[in-house]
Amino acid sequence: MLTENVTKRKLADGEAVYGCFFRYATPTLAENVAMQGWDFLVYDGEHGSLQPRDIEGLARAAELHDVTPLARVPTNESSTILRYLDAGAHGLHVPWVNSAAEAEQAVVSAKYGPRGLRGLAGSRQGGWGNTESLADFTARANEETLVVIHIETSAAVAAVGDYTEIDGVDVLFIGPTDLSHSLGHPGNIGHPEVGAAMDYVAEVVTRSDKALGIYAASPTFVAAWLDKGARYFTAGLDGFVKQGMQNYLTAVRG
Ligand code: 3PY
Ligand code: MG
Repeated sequence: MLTENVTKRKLADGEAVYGCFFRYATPTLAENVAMQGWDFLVYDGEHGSLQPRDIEGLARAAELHDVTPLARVPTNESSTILRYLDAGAHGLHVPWVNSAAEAEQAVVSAKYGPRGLRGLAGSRQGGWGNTESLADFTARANEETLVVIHIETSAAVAAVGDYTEIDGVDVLFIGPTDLSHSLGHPGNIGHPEVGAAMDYVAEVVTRSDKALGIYAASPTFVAAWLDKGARYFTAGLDGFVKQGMQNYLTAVRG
């Protein structure tokens, strides 16, 4: 059920928030990960295979530990966004948003009226109408739902100034991997052209009222981007698993 969005509140208070991508349809594992102190988890329906029905149990696992459950949706379509939110996500990562019109479309899909056109029915996210009226729920959902828009193509970089004008967008989030690919340097996020594009996004977003986000797998990358004004960071569970296991096996085998 939709509880107070602690990630959104911390961002409003000017704090930095830290989250973790998670792609496994296993609420017990999500519960263990949630207990490590993350502000939010991003359940991945884009590069992961998570479906709206998986979000039901995964959202409960995060809610148990006051961690904000978000979903990365596979596509920027109203019917898709509706199902991930109704199942229990408290907000969205919307990938591959390549124009201001597409960013507006994501907000309209995520918000009830009068701002948006999200379809209304009793849902798990709203407690099926058991605890509040649907009217109260729509107002609360519009306040609590976090909207994170990915900037991960050259077209998105060019349009980012327009994205900062859109009411209802909370975070403009740099996806370094897709951006490196879009700029012709697949996987090379250290390439100067990729760095320049990311720095341009940082300059534009930090002049606006939107939070700047970025995928940051290492603490040194986080530190560098805190200095550039980012306040919304994600890492990924798979990276931690790989690193922890390789460290262990290297140490024991020499
Ligand atoms: C990217 O780097 O492309 C991402 O989407 C990170 O989440
Ligand atoms: Mg991406």
